[in-house]
Amino acid sequence: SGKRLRVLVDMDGVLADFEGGFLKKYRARYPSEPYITLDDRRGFWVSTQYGRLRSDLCEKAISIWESKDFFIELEPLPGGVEAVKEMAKMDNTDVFICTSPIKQYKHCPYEKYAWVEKHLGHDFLEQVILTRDKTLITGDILIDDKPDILGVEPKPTWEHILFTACHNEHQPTSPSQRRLLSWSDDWRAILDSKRQ
Ligand code: BVP
Repeated sequence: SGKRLRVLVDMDGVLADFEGGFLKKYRARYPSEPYITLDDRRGFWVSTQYGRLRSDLCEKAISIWESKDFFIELEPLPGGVEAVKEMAKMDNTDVFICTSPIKQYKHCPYEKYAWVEKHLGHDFLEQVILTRDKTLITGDILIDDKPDILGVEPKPTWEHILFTACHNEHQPTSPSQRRLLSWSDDWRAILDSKRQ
């Protein structure tokens, strides 16, 4: 009953394994350089933590996700594709993938669409929103691994559900911040809590 529920789902770190894909390709390209294990990742920005390790490693990190085939070859995170497909079939539920492309646009936006087509099917391309400012997008829920989602709209319509990732799992969350620990966690209960 009531109005339709609109769920926004982030891509990198929620549906696609950005951190795992990054580390694998970074180590392959720079085998003699130091790296940060996923257990030791802290803070959303990979480039910032690599830059603190050694200043020149910031640009080496960036070179990985700016390369052709980085985004398309990301592995799906366990259960994510299945959860999104199930959500999309639910009554009174609209699901959109809401993702920020990098500003080096040669490969990333194309490969994000190609990833959705590959893993969710051609028809799901209707559900893709590429934006650098998620506060402008209206929705009831935004499932995203970035702890601080800011933009020009001071009062976004959505409730941000923090999706647990290696970089945020040790981060204390405010009592008002709800988390989804993984796609094995009870995402259906979170959706139901927002239905009228
Ligand atoms: O396209 C991804 C990768 C990029 O930022 C985007 C995050 O999108 P959302 O998950 O918020 O939708 N990205 C860029 C950097 C450094 C750039 Br300099 C980074 O460290 N981590 C990261 O994810």
